[in-house]
Amino acid sequence: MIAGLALKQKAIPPKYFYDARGSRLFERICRLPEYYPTRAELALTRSSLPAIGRFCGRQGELIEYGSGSSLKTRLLLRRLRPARYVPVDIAAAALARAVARLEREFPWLEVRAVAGDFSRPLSIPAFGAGRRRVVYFPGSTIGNLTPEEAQAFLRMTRGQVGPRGRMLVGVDLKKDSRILHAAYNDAQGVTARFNLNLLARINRELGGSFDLRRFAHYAFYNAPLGRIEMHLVSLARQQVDVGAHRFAFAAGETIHTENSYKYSVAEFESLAAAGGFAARRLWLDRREQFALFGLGAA
Ligand code: SAH
Ligand code: AVI
Repeated sequence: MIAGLALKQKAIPPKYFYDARGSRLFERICRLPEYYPTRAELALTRSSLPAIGRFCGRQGELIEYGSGSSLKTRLLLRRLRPARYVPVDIAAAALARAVARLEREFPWLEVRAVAGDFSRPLSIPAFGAGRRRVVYFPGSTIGNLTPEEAQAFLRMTRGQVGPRGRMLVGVDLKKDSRILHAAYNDAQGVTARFNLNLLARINRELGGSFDLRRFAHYAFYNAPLGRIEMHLVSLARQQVDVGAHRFAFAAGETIHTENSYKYSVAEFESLAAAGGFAARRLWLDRREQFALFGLGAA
């Protein structure tokens, strides 16, 4: 986290949002009226379940990256009846909570959680040879990676699923920028709290001296780059200490905390192809705001 504060454009990777409080705030974001992606993806998953089931097959192994509360996964678990479910998440506390609930709800299911960072090579414990692997990456978390990182991630999962495997990826689509703007600038200020929680986390875990009243949430759609950018803006000229390091902020200077890329269907199909996959199925919600791609080996 500290290294990014020494860059010319200060930046902190979004994976650090998800401490216990950050995970809870993200779950609140998912219920906000302005934040359409969760509702759209849930609705399209529900209405396309039979076709998703045929595409993925039953009794295989389901691996989910960035599983969070495993909300949409419940629909898949009931339909696909996998022999094993491997939720992977960097947020260990939220992952443990989710696993405890899943074990109560799905007593027949083997759950093998992996607390780890999917931006680094991760080993998934081996499982019965001959079982089809399905990798699930919902929620448009792929949008938080740069297109280059997303391509490398797809290549890694392509290696994991093998020639018969499948991947399901949830992708937020390009749309009217006013809808995007509202989704990341909600009226209740939950997204602002989620963003500012990064500074509270640095204060708590790294001995930082950030004064949260002197920073503000700032999110906008960068149309040329096709992404929402989230920043924390310094409201004054100030210095902040983090452990033994001192960082100077000019008034108006920002810390870039997240990108959330939005794709067209064609753009995502070519990204998938660059990652070694062919987009074989496409499911959309009725407003065509969000897409679930069914990928297979190219
Ligand atoms: N899949 C859920 C949650 C999406 S939020 C949904 O669709 O609603 C993104 C999730 O990815 C969070 O739970 C966060 O902790 C996790 N995450 C973000 N970056 C990660 C990384 N580098 N490695 C592992 N998990 C990560
Ligand atoms: C997890 N990720 C896909 C969310 C997004 O929309 O990019 C994180 C988020 N950031 C602000 N609101 C939600």
